[in-house]
Amino acid sequence: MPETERTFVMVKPDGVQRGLISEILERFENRGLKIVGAKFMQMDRELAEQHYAEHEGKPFYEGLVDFITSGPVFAMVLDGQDATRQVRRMMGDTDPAEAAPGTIRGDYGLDLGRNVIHGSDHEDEGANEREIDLFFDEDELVEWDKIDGSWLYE
Ligand code: IDP
Repeated sequence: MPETERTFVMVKPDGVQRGLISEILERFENRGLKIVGAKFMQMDRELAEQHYAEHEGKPFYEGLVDFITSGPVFAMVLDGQDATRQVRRMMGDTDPAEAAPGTIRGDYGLDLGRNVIHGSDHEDEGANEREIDLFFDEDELVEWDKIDGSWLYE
């Protein structure tokens, strides 16, 4: 079995309101990513400000915090080979208007401020584990062996 890594993924309030949780989760499951944590939750402002701290002061920051706290989100931890980068590839560009068809944002979004999904940035070293820590307690994550491992990985 190869080295795998965990990554943090979240269906944003627009994706939840539009009933896209199961379609999005299905894509990740079909790809072979293993779910090791999941929760349906309401983010408060404090969590939102921590999560988006790098954007504080930018013109879209207040709107982003308002939006991400405007309704429930579906937060997940997924595990797999190169998981962080592969999830980002499946999500597509930040702006759905530029995201390729076939990607989640390219298939389900039209507007930058309503881009359906968040995934840890693979170019930001350690962002995946930082975000997992922010949203999940260690005892909310499950260690388990998925039976198709030897059919997914050489
Ligand atoms: P990412 O979500 O693809 O990692 P980031 O640049 O980290 O993209 O931006 C975080 C989120 O902030 C985006 O997903 C998007 O919802 C929002 N955002 C980024 N830039 C803008 C903007 O110019 N206007 C409105 N919202 C923005």
